Amino acid sequence: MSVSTHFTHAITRRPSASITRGLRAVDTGTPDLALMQAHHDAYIATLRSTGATVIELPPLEAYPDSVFVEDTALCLPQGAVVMRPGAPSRLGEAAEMTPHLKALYTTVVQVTGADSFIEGGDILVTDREILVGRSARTNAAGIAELTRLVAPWGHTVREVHTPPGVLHFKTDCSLLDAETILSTTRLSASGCFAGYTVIDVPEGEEAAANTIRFNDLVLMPAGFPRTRDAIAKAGFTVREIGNSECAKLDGGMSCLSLRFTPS
Ligand code: CIR
Repeated sequence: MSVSTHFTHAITRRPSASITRGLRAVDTGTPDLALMQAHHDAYIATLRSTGATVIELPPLEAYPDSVFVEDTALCLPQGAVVMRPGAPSRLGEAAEMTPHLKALYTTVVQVTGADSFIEGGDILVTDREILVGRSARTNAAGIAELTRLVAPWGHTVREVHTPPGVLHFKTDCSLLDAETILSTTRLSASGCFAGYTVIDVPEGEEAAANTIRFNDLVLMPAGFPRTRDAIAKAGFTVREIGNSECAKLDGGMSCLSLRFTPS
C-alpha cells in the first residue's frame, strides 16, 4: 500500500463567515457559506467513509482562507513541516495549525526563513520524491529550506514549475496511485512527470485536475463528466463532491485537508 495515497488521519477546518473575503485571482461571485458548508460536510463524510479519523477544526474568522488547510503544512510519514504561506493574509494560518500537528506527531519542524515562502498546494508527494512547483506563493528559498528539512528523513525534493497564471502546482495535477498522475496538458507538456503514467484531463475540464486519492477513493469536484469517466476507466473508485463555492476562491479537493499517518 502506498504511503502517498493511504492515510489514517485527515485534518480539516470549517469555513468561516469571512470566507466571502477569501483571496481569488478573478472575481466570479461571492461564495455562499451555507452551500460551502454543505459541500464541506460531504467531503468530510467521504473521507470518513474510508475508515480514517477526520479532525474538524473550528472556523477562524481572522483568516478568510483558513478552510484551505493544505497550504499550512506538509505531512510526511516521518514528521510534519509547517509551511510559510506566500500570501501575506495567510501567513498566520500556519501557526494556528502547529499545535494540532504537535498533538499527533512526535516530530514537527518549521520553515522559518524570513525570505522563505512555500505553500502546501505547491507540493506533490509521490512514493519516490517530493515535487515542488515554484509559483507566486512558493519561492526558491522556501523550496531550499524544505529540501534541507526533509533530507534527514530520506526525502528528495525536485523543483518544478507551476504554469503561468495557475495558483498552485497541484491546482493542475494530482496523484492517483504511486505511479499515476492526473494532470492538465498545459502542465504535463513541460515533461515534469517523465517516468510516471499520466492521465490527461480532457480539454475544457482543467478545473478537474485537482483531486485527491484518499485510501480507496478518488475525490473529485462534481461537474466534470469526461474527467470522471477517464479516472473511472483507469480503475479508480470516484466520488464527486460539490466544489462550486471553493472554486470561486481557486480552491479544490486537495486544499481542504491535510492527509497523513502520524508517526
Ligand atoms: C488562496 O488564494 O490562497 C485561496 N483562496 C485558495 C487556496 C487553495 N489551496 C490550495 O490549492 N492548496
